[in-house]
Amino acid sequence: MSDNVRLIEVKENILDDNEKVAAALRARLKEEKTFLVNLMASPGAGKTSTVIQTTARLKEAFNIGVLEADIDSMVDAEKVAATGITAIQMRTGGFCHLDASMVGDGLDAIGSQDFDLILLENVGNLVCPAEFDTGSALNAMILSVPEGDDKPLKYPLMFSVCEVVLINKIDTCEHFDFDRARFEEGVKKVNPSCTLFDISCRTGEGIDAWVAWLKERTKAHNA
Ligand SMILES: Nc1nc2c(ncn2[C@@H]2O[C@H](COP(=O)(O)OP(=O)(O)O)[C@@H](O)[C@H]2O)c(=O)[nH]1
Ligand SMILES: [Mg+2]
Repeated sequence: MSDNVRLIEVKENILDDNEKVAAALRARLKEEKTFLVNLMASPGAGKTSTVIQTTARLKEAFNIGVLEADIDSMVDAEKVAATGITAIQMRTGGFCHLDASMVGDGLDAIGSQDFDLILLENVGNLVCPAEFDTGSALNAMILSVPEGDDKPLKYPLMFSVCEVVLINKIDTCEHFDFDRARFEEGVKKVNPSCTLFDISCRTGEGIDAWVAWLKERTKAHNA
């Protein structure tokens, strides 16, 4: 285990109303001028890669922290910490999602008041994470080209709770029958105001546009 990454165990709060805990967290983060982004996606879609690409481009502009959630293991937090970014691994011990009180534990552990921007990598899954408000100011998701263009039809709740969708692995388009127009149509059907960015964490294509958008959102939240 790496000694520069802290591991915390997080447990679901079954006593308090999650919506209330989430609203209180959002108010606290607004006060602290900390913009919390909840990043959701399937396993392997490119969450950790996107965190690394994003923090590399924004670390001069903001103090950035990363909360990595997983059922087990420290690998993601270790990868992020190796780039010089402060990261905490939150182990859910079997839970397939994060609730607001788990996120609150992560924010306390990292010291959220010290950061302008915190990226939260949620547990890899297109179902459960969409059902829980984490207290973040922005829900974002990543859909990678190999997963297919039909996912908004199969997981409408996930697409409806996210303000922004990153289409990752666009470098692989020639190998898959991903229909970009059909995908966007599916997203807009459940979420007409959703913003989409096409990115590749492999080639770096499209990352700057997403990062510029995130930078403006962070500044607006923390103003
Ligand atoms: N070709 C290609 N591979 C990618 C891209 N982004 C991530 N990957 C690869 O996809 C795998 C899963 O990425 P990771 O960031 O760990 O996904 P996570 O499980 O969602 O955090 C790794 O082997 C990455 O190198 C991309 O844009 N293009
Ligand atoms: Mg990951």
